[in-house]
Amino acid sequence: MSKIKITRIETFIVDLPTIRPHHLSMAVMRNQSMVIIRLFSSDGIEGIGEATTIGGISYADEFPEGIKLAVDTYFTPLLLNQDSTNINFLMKLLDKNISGNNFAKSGIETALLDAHSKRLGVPLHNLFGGAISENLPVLWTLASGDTDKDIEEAKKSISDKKHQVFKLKIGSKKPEEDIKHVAAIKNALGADIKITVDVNQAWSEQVAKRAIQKLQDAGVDLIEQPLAKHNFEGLARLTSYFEVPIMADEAVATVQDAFKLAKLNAASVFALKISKSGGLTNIARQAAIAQGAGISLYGGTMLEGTIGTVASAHIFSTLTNLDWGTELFGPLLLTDDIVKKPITYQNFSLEIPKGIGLGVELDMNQVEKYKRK
Ligand code: MUC
Ligand code: MG
Repeated sequence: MSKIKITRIETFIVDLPTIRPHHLSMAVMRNQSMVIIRLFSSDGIEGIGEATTIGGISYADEFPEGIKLAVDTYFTPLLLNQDSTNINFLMKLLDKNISGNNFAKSGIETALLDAHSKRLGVPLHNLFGGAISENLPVLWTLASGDTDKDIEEAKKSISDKKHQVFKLKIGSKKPEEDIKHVAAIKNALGADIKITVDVNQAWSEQVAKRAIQKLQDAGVDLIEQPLAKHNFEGLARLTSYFEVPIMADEAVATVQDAFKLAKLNAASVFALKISKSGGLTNIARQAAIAQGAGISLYGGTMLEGTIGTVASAHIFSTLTNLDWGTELFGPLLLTDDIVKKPITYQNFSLEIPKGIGLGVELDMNQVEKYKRK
């Protein structure tokens, strides 16, 4: 049988406004820029993927313009004319020839997996053994920059049955101010509403020790990435010192990071993201390490649009130890979408699309509207 070849790869950047400014420790987002990848093969099947980061170049090493350039200049020549159906071979080829660039690799792997599952006539999660659940719980991040607005946003979200767990972005202000903000929200929402705080690496170990004690006393349920991502030992000390669980986010990018953190007992929870890990297959590998080490999982987001969010949902739906649910709310932070049928969010959850492949299709009129010229 002649092989099914990759014939063309198209990339473009889409800029979508956010519904309100989103305040993180390193940036304030007013729009989201996504690199969309269309991968065409000789059997006529098209796969789509997304490579997205946060705040231009402020969150990660990769950035939208660079991701597009890397895919066009370096990824595409390696992939053209290769067998579109052998995804393990193609990802190994990319890893051998291209250092890092995991966000771009994730976008390409998503497009290959979308195409191949369409070819086989199955939903994408079937390539990983099938979904354990058709719905995934989704929290919401309160990050308007204003305590009262955050409380209002959370209360509306609970009464609309959209979200009942909230993550607060802290670390850009003085720790005392952040603690006051968090305690006010926890107090207003009540003990039954779970609260996570994401410090996005902003604290030193000394500051973290004092602040986490107070956050624990205020009833916070989970502390995300308080220290710089390289400080695995510090994270291990905090994990053994505090009762409140510590979650690694930026620290646990690759499969190798997961192994090192597990060996050090450096976190109780891993926040997994397809972008950091370089794709969906690496999420399955990180999850296996976590399962072996007794570490719980959380389905993270790089605030992707619908394509990246759905790709994440497919792989997260296959994980056995997704104890902390997900934060796959990216599309809800955006004012509009570029797919024909948006994801359904209801009953505090996201529904995994039922069609073949990712189960979502680009709306080319919407793409034209938001595509960067
Ligand atoms: C992060 O660091 O977790 C996820 C949700 C959100 O609001 O920001 C991101 C990034
Ligand atoms: Mg985080």
